[in-house]
Amino acid sequence: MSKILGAALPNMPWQDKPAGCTDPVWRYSENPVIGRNPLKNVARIFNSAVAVWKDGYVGAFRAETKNGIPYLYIGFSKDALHWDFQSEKIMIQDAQGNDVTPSYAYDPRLIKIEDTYYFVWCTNFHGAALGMAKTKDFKTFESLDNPFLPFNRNGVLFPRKINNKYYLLSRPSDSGHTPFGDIFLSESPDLYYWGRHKHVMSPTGDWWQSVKIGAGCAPIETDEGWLIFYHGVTGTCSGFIYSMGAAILDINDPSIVKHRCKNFLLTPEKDYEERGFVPSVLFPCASLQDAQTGRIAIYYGAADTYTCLAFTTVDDTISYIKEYDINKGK
Ligand code: BMA
Repeated sequence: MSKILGAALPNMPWQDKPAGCTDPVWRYSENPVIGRNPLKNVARIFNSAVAVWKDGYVGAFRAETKNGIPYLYIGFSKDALHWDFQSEKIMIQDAQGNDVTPSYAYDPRLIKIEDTYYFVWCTNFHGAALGMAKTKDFKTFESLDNPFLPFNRNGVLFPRKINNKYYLLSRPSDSGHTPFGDIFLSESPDLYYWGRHKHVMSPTGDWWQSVKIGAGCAPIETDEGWLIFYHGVTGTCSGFIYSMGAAILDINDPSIVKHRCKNFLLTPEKDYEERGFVPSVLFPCASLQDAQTGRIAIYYGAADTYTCLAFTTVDDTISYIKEYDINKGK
């Protein structure tokens, strides 16, 4: 039996595995959790992140406004399923209080480290690059500057320091619909200066992850290592298709991939995943987990249109990754 190392979260969203299901991950029967036109001037909310906040939950949402520009919105929830969104986008300030809100912001990750919540998103820094900000109260948001030069996407912080350093996964890219991409790891003493970059994983010969890959949910600490859910992309005559994969990284040096699954764990197959603004995109950005039971709820964007939820357990996922380990038989 594998174990999640962390806090208990007994009230997180959950549905048992459906009878007869032989897959390691199963969808929430009430998907999508957030439908079209969720609030005034917002057409779609997808590729968004949630975290525990007080006795409930907070979300950092990618909200596509009705002029087509994405911004970050905050929402609060008692059950992590029904959300009260704030009516305005979040404004970001520098340490001196100057407004540094970017002209667009998308694909947020929201990660709590010690007593602070960190946002990492794709921002406009003369093209697509990573933005980073922090908050303790979800009222003011202070920029931590842009960690890397352009172009980069899919920045995901580890939820605790490792050997007293912060770690960030990222995917160097171009500023368009990047036709390449590996996951890299960077280290920082203070969340401002990033270096000692290491390569983690590349696309593979498995078709679903043959074009590019990118980190998704914040790594989950387990007794087997850091469990990561990421996206893998394939190219077809009608465009890219995004699926979800999983791997386990070494607990002390997360540039070492201990196990990596050659199969996808979820791929677009429901109407709400195959049909939308960008068809066949399944984009994981966050998870909630309960260390007591090993339950994991994964939040993913569907078709650049909806926010959806899927479930697994640490044991279901880790045993599946090992069963279909990419290195097995080599
Ligand atoms: C990527 C990002 C994601 C999006 C995906 C598919 O480049 O823009 O936000 O989900 O493309 O359109």
